[in-house]
Amino acid sequence: MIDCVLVYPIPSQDSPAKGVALSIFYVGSMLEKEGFNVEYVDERFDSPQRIVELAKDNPVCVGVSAMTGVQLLEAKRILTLVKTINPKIHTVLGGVHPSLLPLQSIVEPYVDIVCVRDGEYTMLDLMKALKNNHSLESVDGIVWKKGGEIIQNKERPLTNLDDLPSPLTSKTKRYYQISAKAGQIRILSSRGCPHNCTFCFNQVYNFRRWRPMSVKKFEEELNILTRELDIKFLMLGDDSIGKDMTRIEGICKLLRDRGISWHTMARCDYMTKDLTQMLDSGGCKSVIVGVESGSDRILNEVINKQYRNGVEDIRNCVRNVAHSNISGMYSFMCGIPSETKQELKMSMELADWLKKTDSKSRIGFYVYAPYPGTPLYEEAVRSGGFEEPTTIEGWSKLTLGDKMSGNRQPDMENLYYIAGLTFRKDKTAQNFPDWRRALIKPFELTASWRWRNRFINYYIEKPLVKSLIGSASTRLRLSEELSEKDNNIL
Ligand code: B12
Ligand code: SF4
Repeated sequence: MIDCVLVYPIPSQDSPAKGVALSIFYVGSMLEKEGFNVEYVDERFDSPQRIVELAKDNPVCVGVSAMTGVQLLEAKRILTLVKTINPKIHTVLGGVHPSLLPLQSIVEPYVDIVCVRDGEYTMLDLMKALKNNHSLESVDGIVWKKGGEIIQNKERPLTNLDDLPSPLTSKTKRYYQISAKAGQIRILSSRGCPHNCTFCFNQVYNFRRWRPMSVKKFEEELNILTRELDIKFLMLGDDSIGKDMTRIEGICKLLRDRGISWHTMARCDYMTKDLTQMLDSGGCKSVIVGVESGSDRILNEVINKQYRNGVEDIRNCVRNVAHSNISGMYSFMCGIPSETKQELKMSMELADWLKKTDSKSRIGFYVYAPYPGTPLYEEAVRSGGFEEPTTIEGWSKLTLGDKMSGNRQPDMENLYYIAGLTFRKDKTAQNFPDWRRALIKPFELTASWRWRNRFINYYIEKPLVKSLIGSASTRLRLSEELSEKDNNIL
């Protein structure tokens, strides 16, 4: 008999991301280790029938993961379906979004229990209580319904990563194989971040605590991965790799010794000459850097990025990366509350400087989206223009690139596409291979002209651009699915 089904809903209709669903694998591997029978569903790779069949087997509980955005609507669909098949199955919603808004999430009729923050030990205690018909009162870290009443239990302290089993198990392995084939295996060496950027979930979710895994534990995780899979490339998915040079050196050595090249994320001010060189010689091929803005006022006063030297820290980072073999992916935000036209131009100028200084840089402009619980969210609501969603369905419309953000700030959405077509020609070439490139080429040319002239309004080409990009990503996804089926991975 199945104890628990853990589901990872499709995170976005058009994202090619095939990274492992660590959100549910970490929770499930803990349950598996303690003897529970767990089944997994990753909606990106499994047939829609799988969830129906598993629910018909009457598991004790079905848990679904969700971050703010598209995934929430999928979570609603899945949990409603489960309740229709058998209303007695306990339904659990976990992940970043319900952790930030547990009281709003629990009122949804298809949610019985919300898991707040780290799920490994919470779910273990919950499963023990449910299986033994014990009261849920002693399960820390949940918000739940007792009859008509909503009960918020005690917070659970954040988990020590060294205590957790590897998320790669005999049952999650088939998903790891899909990610490995796509070159998108993700591994974590830490969770959280000590900084407090006002737009980021970290200060409210991880309480500004950076929780590193020891190098020894990282080695154990890596050994399991390399024993089970053929890995040449992986993503070190930490929010922040930290500044502890000894620890980073240890990680670099482990990866270099195994001949694995990798990708990670870092703050500009962490990318000193020494660290950049260390990452470079450790096999790191690319780094995502959150530049956010070219304006010192925005960096210091609005988003609290805590760069001691403001934009100069960004420039230093770019210079250091330019002298290495690492390719920098520099991410800007546009449409930040109180941002002036002049400040937006400063960001565009910085992007031009960046590309001139390091021609291998990749650049993206993303529309600022107010994520719940963050200080800047309160500001976005106060300054108007953002109507607070109050339901799971309302929050599902919030994304960075388009939809709700685009409707709110159409010019910023224009910039997202204009910058993408100007600076991400590598990606455009992937999406539009061979003769198809001719379809998008005219729009690349107009986008570059618009960029040069800082002319982002009246983007009359946008509907066509969106429809071309939309159909290209659907075509790519379908052809990849077909080739995966041919290779019997699914
Ligand atoms: C990988 C990732 C993605 C991948 C996901 C696919 C994949 N698996 O590779 C992709 C690229 C698709 C993605 C997309 C987006 N992402 Co994203 N993503 C992440 C990232 C970097 C890592 C997630 C992760 O694996 N964490 C590690 C696991 C172990 O932690 P966890 O998910 O929190 O899970 C723990 C608990 O939450 C809990 N838990 C989680 N699920 C469940 C379920 C149950 C039943 C239980 C009991 C417990 C539980 O237990 C877990 C273990 O302790 C996070 C940043 C982060 N550090 O979390 C952002 C993050 C989750 N993403 C975020 C956002 C906003 C997005 C987008 C909406 C952005 C966009 N471009 O529009 C899109 C969504 C698509 C869309 N258009 O709507 C935000 C979410 C903020 C929020 N309020 O929800 C984050 C936090 C980034 C940030 N700094 O703001 N993302
Ligand atoms: S440095 Fe990055 S991860 Fe840390 S709080 Fe700022 S945006 Fe979030």
